[in-house]
Amino acid sequence: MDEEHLHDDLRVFKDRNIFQQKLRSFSTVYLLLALSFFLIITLSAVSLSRVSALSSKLNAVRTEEKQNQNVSGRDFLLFPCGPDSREWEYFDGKCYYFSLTRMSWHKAKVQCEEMHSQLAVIDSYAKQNFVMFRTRNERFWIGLTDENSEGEWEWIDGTDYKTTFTFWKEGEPNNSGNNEDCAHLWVSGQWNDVYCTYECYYVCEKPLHH
Ligand code: MFU
Ligand code: CA
Repeated sequence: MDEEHLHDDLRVFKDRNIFQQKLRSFSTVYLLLALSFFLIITLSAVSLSRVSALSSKLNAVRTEEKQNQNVSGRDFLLFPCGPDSREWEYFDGKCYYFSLTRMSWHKAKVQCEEMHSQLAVIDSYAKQNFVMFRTRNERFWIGLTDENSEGEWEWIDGTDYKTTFTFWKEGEPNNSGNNEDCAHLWVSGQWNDVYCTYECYYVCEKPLHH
């Protein structure tokens, strides 16, 4: 082997070495780039999902606030059945409507239903008390009838009549004229059965939120 040849060999070896080094540093750069890209993607995905979760939470809180109080500046905490009207009055978790017009028991029942409510079911002295201090001595239909079977009184919401509060006037129900199947509040708020086509006021009740 002559010296010239050896020199050539050495140069080729050197070139190859440099090339390999360059390749290695390139791959490192690419790897780092890929890594940071991956990191950025992951981080943005995480932060995006956090932001969207937070914003939906904020929306929920805002709607709750709106429902709870201060709709159009009025106070739903003081007047839960509607601060903008005196038609519905609040008592013990429910809203009550005392009609200003008179009609038969069946028409009154329909009227209540059209207002997403039902004729009042008076199942406690507290409720009786609340209702009768508003009806005074006027006559108001309640959700009590025995028209299905004479003498078997039924509350329209299925409340068991036999085991629940009653407030009949003395001597009532008497099914006078064999034709009295609907109950109303009478003098002093006491109950009387009367013929169902009799025209009197009525009390409706509905849950606070329906
Ligand atoms: C009759 C009935 C009433 C009530 C009264 C004592 O009116 O129609 O429902 O029972 O007697 C005069
Ligand atoms: Ca009667």
